[in-house]
Amino acid sequence: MSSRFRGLDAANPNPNAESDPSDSGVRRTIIDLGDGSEVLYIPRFLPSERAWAWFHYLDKEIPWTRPVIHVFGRHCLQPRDTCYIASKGLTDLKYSGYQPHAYTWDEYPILKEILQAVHEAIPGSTFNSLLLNRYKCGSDYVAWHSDDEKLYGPTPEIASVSFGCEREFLLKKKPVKEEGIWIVDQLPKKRLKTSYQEQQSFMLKHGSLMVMRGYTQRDWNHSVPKRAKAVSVRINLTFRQIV
Ligand SMILES: O=C(O)CCC(=O)C(=O)O
Ligand SMILES: [Mn+2]
Repeated sequence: MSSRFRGLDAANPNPNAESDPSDSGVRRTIIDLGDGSEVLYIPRFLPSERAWAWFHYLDKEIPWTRPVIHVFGRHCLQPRDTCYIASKGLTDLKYSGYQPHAYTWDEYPILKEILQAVHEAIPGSTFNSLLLNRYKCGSDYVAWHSDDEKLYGPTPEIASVSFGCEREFLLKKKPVKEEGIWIVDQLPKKRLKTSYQEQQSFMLKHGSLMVMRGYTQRDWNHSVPKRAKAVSVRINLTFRQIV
């Protein structure tokens, strides 16, 4: 695959995507990223009104914090609010020198309802932990990273539910080393203005579900970049399975 796509949605289908409405009639699109990496996107996973009710609950009731993290040798404020939920007895999550307190599912029963909706949409998948992010405005973001921590195993599945302000979600292929040389691009350089790496872009809609599977965490980085036009709050829930 050697292409770069923008704003995947029904009006702008990705040529690498297979689209098939599920039994429930809700459209789902599978994007084959190649080499065992895959993204599933369900734009209308939740009815809009229910998603707004859950957005308001989460915005108000979740004990959001904005922790100090340690990246590239510097301490800085994480550029978004966060909260963490995990079943009891699991390995602690730690990222960028920060170990979030694990709240329990029982403390936030609505999160169990959302988890159940996710489990119903993707039968056979199970999740036992949840990282919540709140982006207050367009200058809140998440930098390029992958969720490839050992505690998620070699092929983590991550289910991401979005509420509120629509934001762009980018995926970029990690550079690979071949015979001691870093290969960052298989594309002719003249064709691309800004980046030589394979990139995918999604507009994650209010009430949508996006699932990253297979080797996506091993082979791709993802980010939610700053966007001046994003003027309202977005809440994102990423469900994960600690093995
Ligand atoms: O907000 C998003 O859509 C992604 C969040 C994310 O990548 C993370 O929490 O690891
Ligand atoms: Mn992530």
